[in-house]
Amino acid sequence: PTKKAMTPAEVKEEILKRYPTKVARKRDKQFLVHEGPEAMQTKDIQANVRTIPGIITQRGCTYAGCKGVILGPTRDIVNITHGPIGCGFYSWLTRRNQTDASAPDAANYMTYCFSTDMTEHDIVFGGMNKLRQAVQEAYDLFKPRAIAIFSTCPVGLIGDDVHAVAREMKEKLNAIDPNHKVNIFAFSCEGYKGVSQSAGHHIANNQIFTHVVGEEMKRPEGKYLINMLGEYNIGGDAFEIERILDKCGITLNSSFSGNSTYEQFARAGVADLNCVMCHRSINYVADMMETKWGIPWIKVNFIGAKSTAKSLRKIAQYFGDKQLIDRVEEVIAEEMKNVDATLADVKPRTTGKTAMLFVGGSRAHHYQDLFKELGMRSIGAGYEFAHRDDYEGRRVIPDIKVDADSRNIEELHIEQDPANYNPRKTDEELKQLEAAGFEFKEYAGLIPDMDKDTLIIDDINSWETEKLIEIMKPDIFCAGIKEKYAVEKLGVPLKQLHNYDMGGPYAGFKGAVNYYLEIDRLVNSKIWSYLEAPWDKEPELSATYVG
Ligand code: CFN
Ligand code: HCA
Repeated sequence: PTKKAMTPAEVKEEILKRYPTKVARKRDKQFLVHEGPEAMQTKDIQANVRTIPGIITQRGCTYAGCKGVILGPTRDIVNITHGPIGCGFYSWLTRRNQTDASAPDAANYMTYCFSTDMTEHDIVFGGMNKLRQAVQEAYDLFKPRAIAIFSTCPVGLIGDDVHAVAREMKEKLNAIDPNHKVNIFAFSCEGYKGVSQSAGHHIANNQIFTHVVGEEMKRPEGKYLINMLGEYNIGGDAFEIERILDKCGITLNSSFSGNSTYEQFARAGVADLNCVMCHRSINYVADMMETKWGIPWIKVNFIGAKSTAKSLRKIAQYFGDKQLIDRVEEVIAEEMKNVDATLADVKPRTTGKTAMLFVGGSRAHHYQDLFKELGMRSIGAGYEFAHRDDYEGRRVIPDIKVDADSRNIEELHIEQDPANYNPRKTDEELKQLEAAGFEFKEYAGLIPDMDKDTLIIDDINSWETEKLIEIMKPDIFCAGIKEKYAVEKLGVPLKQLHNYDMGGPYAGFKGAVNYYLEIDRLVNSKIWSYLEAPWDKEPELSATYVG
């Protein structure tokens, strides 16, 4: 009980004091105590920097961010991992991104694990021949629309030129059958390339923009045509979002990249509006489309019933059409009935409970909305690999320095194409919208949305996780598979916010209901109080187990 009474500043001190001075100094910049909204306006958090060697981070690698995250959910591109088999195997469906198997055009290669299976021989003599063979084999077997090649660490170390192989094979295979065009492109996404998955997102965004986006500018039917960027259909989230959009009469032109197809990427440039769900992983594509075709983008969030309603209203307000605005209100009213009924049952049992969220680059923020709806408090949160803008928000701090890695328009030399540049609204209309209070890119970021006296920790590690739990005993901890069992052994339930354990969808209205029921089940289960560690029973063991 005395430990529970520690102030957040004392908790921080207690945790950092175990580190060598140099390490403590570094972690100090990534470990903030929330001092209230005003004070936090001038506080910087250090993010997107290298993890200190020796520390057990939650992070993944650049290859995972590129191949697993961005391109993984697209069903009709053959994704070949050029590397040792473990890399391909680990990124094979573990993320639970779902696909609509009943789609009529359903070429679906997601259930396959394509890899060149590099071994010592290839490391010594080079792996480019094996890669050529793999591309040829994939083509012979499937005749796909596109083949993507992903580099793992050894590829960069031995210098295999994946882009040369892609170019060569594209030329060769396109000469075979003039009626079947295949697009082949490669990614230099070696695992070690950045400090985390985030560099992989960037590499994926650049290449997909260079090689695919805008290849087929055919506008499908639909009055209100949007792209959904940064929604990956984990546990079926994208299905629920599309259900709601359909109901409102809003047409999904393309999705980056939950349940997506090559064709959707290729026609993305025809949409009226880009809606950005996970800003961290996809802001690059949104900015590039805005520069090239004048498609404005807005930040949306479909995690949480209120956020879903707010996002729908924002989309409707952008189009400004009374019919759409009214329809959206009807849909919200209808869907909220079930949401409210579930909350009325669950909320009395969840109110006042506490949560900690340490995940990825956007969910540690988005999921706080669902906890708020449940009357729960987020007492600690942080990202694995987000950048400062995800913490601090854009435009909230006027002079925010967005790190160099966050924008890449200059690097790609994207120019407005006067022939195709066709702002979906005139500059005048956009100005009027902004003058009327319409928020385009503005979003709050994690820190402005959190309360005073909470902890914000970037790139948390296993030692800090265990200490936090020991001192602050949250009712639930949200993280990933590497953390799950270590946390549960400490007697605290862990909800995976990456793959949702076996659950989901959690997006949209039906998703919110699923989440309320799941969290109620977890935080009110008695099982955790029966857990007793061996060293609690026999204190002398603590020297062996934890010392
Ligand atoms: S689905 Fe997304 S929502 S894309 Fe990103 S930052 Fe990862 S794979 Mo894990 S669950 Fe996570 Fe986010 Fe965007 Fe997922 S919070 S870590 S790279 N993420
Ligand atoms: C990744 C994918 C991951 C890992 C999840 C986890 C995912 O970053 O490589 O650690 O549980 O969502 O599947 O983030």
